[in-house]
Amino acid sequence: MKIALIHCPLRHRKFSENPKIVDEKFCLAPPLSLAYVAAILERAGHRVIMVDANALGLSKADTAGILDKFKPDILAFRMDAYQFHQTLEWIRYLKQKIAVPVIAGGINFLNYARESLSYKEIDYGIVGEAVESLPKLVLAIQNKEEISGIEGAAYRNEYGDIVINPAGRENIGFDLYPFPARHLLPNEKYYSFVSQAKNFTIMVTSKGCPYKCKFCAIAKLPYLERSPENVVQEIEECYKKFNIREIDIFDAVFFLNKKRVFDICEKIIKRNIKIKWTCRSRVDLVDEELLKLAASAGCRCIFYGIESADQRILNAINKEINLRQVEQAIKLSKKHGIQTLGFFMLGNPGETKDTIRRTVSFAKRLSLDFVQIGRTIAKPGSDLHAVLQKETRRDFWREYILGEQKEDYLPAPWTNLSVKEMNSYVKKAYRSFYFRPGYIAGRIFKIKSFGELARYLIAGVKFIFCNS
Ligand code: B12
Ligand code: SF4
Repeated sequence: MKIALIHCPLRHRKFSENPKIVDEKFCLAPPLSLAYVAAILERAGHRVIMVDANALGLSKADTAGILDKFKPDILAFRMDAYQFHQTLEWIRYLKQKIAVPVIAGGINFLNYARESLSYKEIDYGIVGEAVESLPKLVLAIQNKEEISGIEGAAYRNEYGDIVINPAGRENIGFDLYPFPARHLLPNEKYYSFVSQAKNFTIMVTSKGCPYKCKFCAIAKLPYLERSPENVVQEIEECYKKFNIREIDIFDAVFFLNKKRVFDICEKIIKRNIKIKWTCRSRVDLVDEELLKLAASAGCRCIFYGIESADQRILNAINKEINLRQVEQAIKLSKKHGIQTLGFFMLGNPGETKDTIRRTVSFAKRLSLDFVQIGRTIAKPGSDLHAVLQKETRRDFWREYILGEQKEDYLPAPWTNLSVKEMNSYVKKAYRSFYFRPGYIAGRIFKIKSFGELARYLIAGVKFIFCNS
């Protein structure tokens, strides 16, 4: 069958944790989940195209033009709660032009499969992993066969009732997934705010996280990891086939299994793959030996989840770290020439003007290279969302998906600060960190390319003039 996967433009949403400029400028990343889905379909023998309308700046009409030439039998879309209505708009438009079945999948189908399928434009959904279930679903559509036995398939039966089959195995073995279909993507387009080399891509070497931070949607997802050999083979493929020179490893906690990370780093060094990479870590997972080896294997920046400088807040969100560990991780990273980015969140349970002030001063004192500062929100699937549901007796995300609730800021009843105040503190915090003369002077010396300089200048100017 001929299948077209479409990545719709991502837009800032009012309920997002980030200011508009961060959502729209921090990163232009490849649609990794869809690239996995494309590879799964190709492996099953189908002809696939991916249209990254987000990266290519394509309109709905441009995309329809591409589809008109390809003449797909099926259209497929990834959906999440944030971008749900935007994606739905695209589905409506494209389905009018190319009247073929639509399959949707992704995290929204784990949380809100029934609500998503309540829209007639979406014919089928996949709940959970697509590796085993999607090829079976496509085959059943092709041969007009029964879907009721396919694990993880969501559909409408002959009476028009929505049926959600129980999801299949969560742990199929991450090594058994094909590598993302990067040959179908415009790899030269991607970048992140801190990236220095082209081509740039993102990858995942593990999924989920065993920790239980209350604000986090990943905390509920099982931890699955790939073997070092499998990971390094993908890195090598990126390097040789797609001229990729920088990779952002998007794992929630890349350094969780030290033995695995040691093996990955040693293989990168042994095979002489000259690639730069960045990753995310908890501050309590790094030590001298690990950072030294990571730096020699090309690690150039680590994004640490710090969240707050107030220990009571860290305890309230179940972060299980302390400020001494934060200081130590940043110091050790710097010692080994690795840059650092700190993730912070304002508006956590118990947040006050004073805790915000202390968090911002702490961030500046740490001499981090970058910060990303967000407003704490009740992400779908997180413990904080359960708290919000209990306090308000409403599920805002469900209502939003059903079209009963308009796009708006989510309430945050765990702090006395209003959303308006929070937004203003987030902006002030960014300004106070990035617009320090000492910081700007230090940064200029670390810039490696004109592209990087241009990105910082544009972000700075937009930040000054953008109000949302
Ligand atoms: C890489 C990544 C990104 C990348 C790429 C987007 C993507 N997912 O491809 C970028 C940077 C663009 C991104 C952006 C955002 N992301 Co993101 N992202 C991730 C991350 C770290 C990994 C996703 C991944 O590739 N996993 C590996 C593959 C193999 O697994 P998978 O994605 O689950 O895909 C499997 C199944 O879900 C299914 N499937 C997935 N898509 C589809 C599509 C079809 C058609 C079918 C049939 C099946 C299917 O099949 C796949 C293979 O089995 C996840 C965290 C996580 N652990 O999942 C967060 C995550 C999904 N992102 C999240 C969020 C919030 C966002 C943003 C909204 C952030 C923001 N404020 O703007 C944006 C919007 C994204 C969008 N609309 O595409 C949240 C979602 C929370 C929620 N409950 O909704 C997560 C869970 C992280 C978190 N912080 O909590 N993201
Ligand atoms: S915030 Fe990080 S450590 Fe905590 S549950 Fe989420 S991914 Fe895991």
